[in-house]
Amino acid sequence: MAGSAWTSALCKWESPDYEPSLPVSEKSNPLTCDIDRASAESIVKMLHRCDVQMFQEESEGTYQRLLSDQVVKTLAEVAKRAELILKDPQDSLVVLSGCGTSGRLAFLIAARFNRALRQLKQNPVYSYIIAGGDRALLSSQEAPEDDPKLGMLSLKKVCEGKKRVLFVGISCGLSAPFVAGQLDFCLQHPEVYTPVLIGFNPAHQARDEAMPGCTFTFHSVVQRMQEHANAFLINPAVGPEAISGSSRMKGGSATKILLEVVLSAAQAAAFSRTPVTCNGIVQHIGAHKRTVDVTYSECEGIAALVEAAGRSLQGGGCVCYLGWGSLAVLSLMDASECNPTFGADYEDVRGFISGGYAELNINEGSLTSLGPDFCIAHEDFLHLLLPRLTDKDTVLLIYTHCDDVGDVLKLARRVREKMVNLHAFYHQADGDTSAALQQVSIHQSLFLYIYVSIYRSVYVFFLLQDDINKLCLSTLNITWPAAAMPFCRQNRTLSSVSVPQQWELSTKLVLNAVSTGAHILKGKIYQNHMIDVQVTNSKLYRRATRLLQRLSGRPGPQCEEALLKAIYQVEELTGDIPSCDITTHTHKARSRTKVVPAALVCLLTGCSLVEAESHLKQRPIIREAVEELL
Ligand code: F1P
Repeated sequence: MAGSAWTSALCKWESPDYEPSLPVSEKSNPLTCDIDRASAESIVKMLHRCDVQMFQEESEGTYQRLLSDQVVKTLAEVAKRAELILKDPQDSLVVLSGCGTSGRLAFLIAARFNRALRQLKQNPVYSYIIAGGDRALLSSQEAPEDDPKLGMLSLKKVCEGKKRVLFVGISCGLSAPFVAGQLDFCLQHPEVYTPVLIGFNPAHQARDEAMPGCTFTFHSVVQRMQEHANAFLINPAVGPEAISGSSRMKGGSATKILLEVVLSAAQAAAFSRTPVTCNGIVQHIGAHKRTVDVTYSECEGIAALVEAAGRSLQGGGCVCYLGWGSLAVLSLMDASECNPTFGADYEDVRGFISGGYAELNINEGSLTSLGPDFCIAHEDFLHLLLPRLTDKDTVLLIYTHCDDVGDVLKLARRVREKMVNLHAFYHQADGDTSAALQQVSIHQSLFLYIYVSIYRSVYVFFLLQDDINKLCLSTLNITWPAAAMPFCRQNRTLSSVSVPQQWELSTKLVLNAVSTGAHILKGKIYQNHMIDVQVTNSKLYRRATRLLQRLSGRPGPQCEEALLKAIYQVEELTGDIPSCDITTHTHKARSRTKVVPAALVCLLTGCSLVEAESHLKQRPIIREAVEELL
């Protein structure tokens, strides 16, 4: 796209007449309207442009953005609330909560900041809640998202006996009833709870749909929060997702950025006498912007991974992520999201973590008893998956130079004995030796000893890495220039938090690109819409109906009827089906596949459901099956 066309596509979504009935989080992104026909490299470039929109400045009359004054001010205020809790943690808690990706990020961030507290010899104060419990960290559990009472009860349980709670509810679309129930509860108990809401739609676009057993809607809760002096709304617009509604992408990245900015500022203020300032917050957001740019500067390497993963999925193979440390957690997250997002089978994209559940350290401990899809250790990969892998599958090693690279090499060798389609993705800090030495302020002879040791370990790393490179078909190495991390260099106490933050965000972007790109290449996307979306909660049910309307041009009620027929697998809607509530429909839809494509074929051709299903069977590439009829 030429320069000026690109600029206008960049801002087009902000125009009041662009898809006016949809909230920002559900709009389609003009930058990606033909992503379904793009090459791997073009897909990555489009994703880069979409991610850059997160940091776009607010212009007059448009939505508030990540760097808008009001957003930054609110972030600073919330950081100060968290600082108070960190300084006086007795009977206090900071709770991060959300559904799907938002809950997974709540877990990731709570775990990391608790770890940082333990390093400072402080007691942990962060807790996480994810709708559906810990199994939702690793698999799609979309239904609990619709239950406001469950949200409220799980919050009450976590906060039992606490006198002061900073509650951060995350719902990218300002839509999840689970989170609305929690916020409502906080507003009713202001003596204990300070509610904060993170999402990426303007307040007036919050979902205004009745919820089971409730007198409030998400929208009315947001309104009450706006009127409340002790409630905070952090809701910058980050632009529509590259794949419409896929809030795991920008929504997830922006959530991660906001939580890290707030909690890092609070931690620095509480323990290293660095007061929270708006300027500090702006700088920290800027560091994340550089992370995005540094990551996508490796466009070719990312595209090579997209292509390999795409080829595997196209050929009926699978993609396995083998990760170390927190990057492995991101790989587990990315893999778990493929099922609800692309209607993928859980075996299509799988993640494994070195150290398994001991490393993951979740509230409910090991979940292996839930079945093979919850076996997540590298040993599980070796026993359960590797024997079945062939060259049509893809294995990706994900680590940093700080991990046990000897172990990476060992695993790489085991994989190569079985198949060739092995790739590596690792992070490394440029000038890392001097960064490490900055942390050291000791006697000179000790200094020399440490200096030699660090150089030796860097040397060993290069030797091991060289061996890994020889085993891999492609290696994506992101080397972080010192200038990309001024925040960590200027402030020693934060460096242990900030460097992993950059690596994690970068890893999230790359893995989102790999799984999204691979599914695009597999033909799961039409234009920039996910046609084969799982209809497993009310948000996805509404999205599916809208998509049918958009693609078939038929009125809403007719589309909903076609969707229900596909869900219940009937040619006529009889009995009580039409009068059942959405929860019943979405519950039924859990065991069904390809409901939206089947409904669309029926709407476009007037054929029966049986004929539509047979049409789809003969054309397994959904995009081609749909295009043929449009
Ligand atoms: C929560 C969520 C998403 C997931 C899917 C269903 O959305 O579970 O994380 O990818 O789209 O909804 P939200 O409440 O954060 O908007």
